[in-house]
Amino acid sequence: MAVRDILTIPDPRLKQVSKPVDKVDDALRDLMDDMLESMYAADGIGLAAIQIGEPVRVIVMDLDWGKGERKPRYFVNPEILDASESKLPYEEGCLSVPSVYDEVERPDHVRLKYLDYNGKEVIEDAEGLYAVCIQHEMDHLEGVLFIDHLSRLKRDRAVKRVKKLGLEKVPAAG
Ligand code: K1U
Ligand code: ZN
Repeated sequence: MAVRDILTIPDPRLKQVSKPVDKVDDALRDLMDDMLESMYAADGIGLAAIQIGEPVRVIVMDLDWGKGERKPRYFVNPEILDASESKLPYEEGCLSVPSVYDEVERPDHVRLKYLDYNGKEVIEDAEGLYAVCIQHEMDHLEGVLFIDHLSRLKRDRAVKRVKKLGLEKVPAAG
C-alpha cells in the first residue's frame, strides 16, 4: 500500500472523463488500497481515482474514520439509479481544491448501483452526508469539481487561491 500524491487544480487531468473498469482483480484492489491510504493521509472522507492520476471509475470513502474506527467503502463503476427531488445544501471541500469550502445543493437521497471490493454488485440507498459525498465523487469521474457548481466569480476566486497556495509552497530561488 502506498500514499500517492493528490492532484490539485488547475491540473488538466482533473477534467478528464474516467473510463469504466472491465474487471475487479488484484491490480484494481491494489489501486483501491492506495487510494484509501492516500485519502486517510490527506484527512479526506472520499477520493476518486483520477485525483491520484488514474482515469478509471473507482471511488473510495470512509465517512466515520475520524471517530476512530475505519469503515472503508469501495465503489467500482458506480451509477445513480434514482435521485430525490428534495435537495440538501452542504458546505463541501475537496482535496484537489485545498482550503476552499462552499455550499453546494444536491439531491439528499440517491439510489446507487456499483461493484464492491470483491466485484459483487450492490444496490443501496444513500442519504445525508453519504449522498452528498458519493455525488461529489461521481462528479470527479465526469471531470466535474464542486467549484463548477458555484458562480463564475466564486470559481475564479477559488482557482486563484489554490494557485497562490501552490506558489507559496515553492521555495524561493537562490
Ligand atoms: O477530495 C475529495 O473528493 C474528498 C472530499 C469529500 C467531500 C467532503 C465534503 C463534502 C463532499 C465531499 C473531502 O474529504 S474534503 C475534506 C473534508 O471536507 C472533510 C474531511 C473530514 C471530515 C469532513 C470533511
Ligand atoms: Zn473532490
